[in-house]
This record gives sequence, structure tokens and C-alpha cells, in this order.
Amino acid sequence: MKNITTYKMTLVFATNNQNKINEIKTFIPKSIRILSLNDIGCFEEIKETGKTISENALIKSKHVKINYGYNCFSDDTGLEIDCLNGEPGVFSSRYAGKPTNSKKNIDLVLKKMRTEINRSGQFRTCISLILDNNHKLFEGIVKGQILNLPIGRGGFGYDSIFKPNVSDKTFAELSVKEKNQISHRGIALKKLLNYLIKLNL
Ligand code: ITT
Repeated sequence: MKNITTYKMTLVFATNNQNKINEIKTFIPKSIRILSLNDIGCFEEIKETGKTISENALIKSKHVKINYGYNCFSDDTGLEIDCLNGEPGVFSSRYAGKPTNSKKNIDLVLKKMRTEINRSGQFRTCISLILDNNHKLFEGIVKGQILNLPIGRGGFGYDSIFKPNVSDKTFAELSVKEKNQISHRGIALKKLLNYLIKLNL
């Protein structure tokens, strides 16, 4: 017999980052159908022209809602380092220039911090949800330390140089599930899901 799933809600996740999709998939209940930008035929670049992470998250979700009509959510994330006055922050994806290259971004951060003793920083994720006519923002922050060199083979982006204060491993040494339990994205996603659950999903 065919296994027929009935969904209570369909949401587009407005991202081109497959790693983000892998992380959220372990979280989202089966009652919510997640479509990708590919699934809805959205192949154009969504320019992230905002001055803040939350502005960029809104730009991505609005683009999908306005041009494709779908309810959707997006994620914008930045690494904010204290001794660099919050950089790379909103420039995290293109810190070392375009096209985005995580190794070059990491090299630039490590170069700028070579002689720094204060290694504190945080990841910030803003998830922007547009559901019919409602807009909601969910934020997740995790504080940690920037290492002197990359450690770990998992994760993506800046994961290999970030050790959250609540762990003795970098994000790149954790499984997706372990990272989700403590990460900026995991915290923001939990808030998003609590909101959706209250809507009786
Ligand atoms: P979308 O905008 O399509 O969602 P993106 O990769 O451009 O994908 P962001 O602008 O949010 O996403 O990411 C900014 C940068 O921060 C980018 O270089 C990512 O690799 C990095 N990044 C995002 N989330 C991260 C995480 O959980 N761990 C480590 N680095 C991360």
C-alpha cells in the first residue's frame, strides 16, 4: 500500500545553502512540507542588500512571498566577533570578497585575529517567517570562542573555527543533531516551531 502523507502546512525554505537545509530537516515535523527554491522554480539571485542580519532575512522571505505567493521562511546568519567590532557580521558570506569562499573567509578572520587575546564571538541567526499576512522574526544566538586554527571536518562556513562555550568541541566536530541542540540556528528554529505549534499544527 502507498504511504500517503497529509501535510498540515507547506512552507518554502528560502535558501540556496544545502547545509542549512540538512540542519533544518532533522527538526521540522513531518506534518510540514518543506519546499526548496528549486522546487518552486526560483533560480534568480536574491540580493542581500540589508544593513542587518534581520533585514536580509526579511528580504529573502519577502522575495518568495511577493514573487511566488508561497508562505515561507528564510535564515540569515552572521558570525559576530567582539575584537573585530562585530565583523564579519552581515558580511559573513562575502567577508573575503565574492564569490563566497569559506576557506578564504576563515583565513581572513584568523589573519585579523592573529595577535588577539580576546577570542570571544557569537553566531546570530534570524529566521523570518511570512505566513499569509503575518510576519514574524525568530532569533538565535550562541556565544563562543574563535580558535587560532580550524578543527574538525563536519559542518560548514565558519564552523571549524568556532567553539561554543557550552561544548569542548568546535561545531565542525559535532554531528548535525548535536550542533542543532546548541546552535544559533537550532535556538531560532525551536522558537519558530513553538510558534507554529501554537497555531495547532
Ligand atoms: P542563503 O542566503 O541562501 O540562505 P548563505 O550561505 O548565503 O545562504 P548566509 O548569508 O546566512 O547564508 O550566511 C552567511 C555566511 O555565514 C556564509 O558564509 C555561511 O557559510 C556562514 N554560516 C551560516 N550559517 C553558519 C553556521 O551554522 N555555521 C557556520 N557558518 C555559517
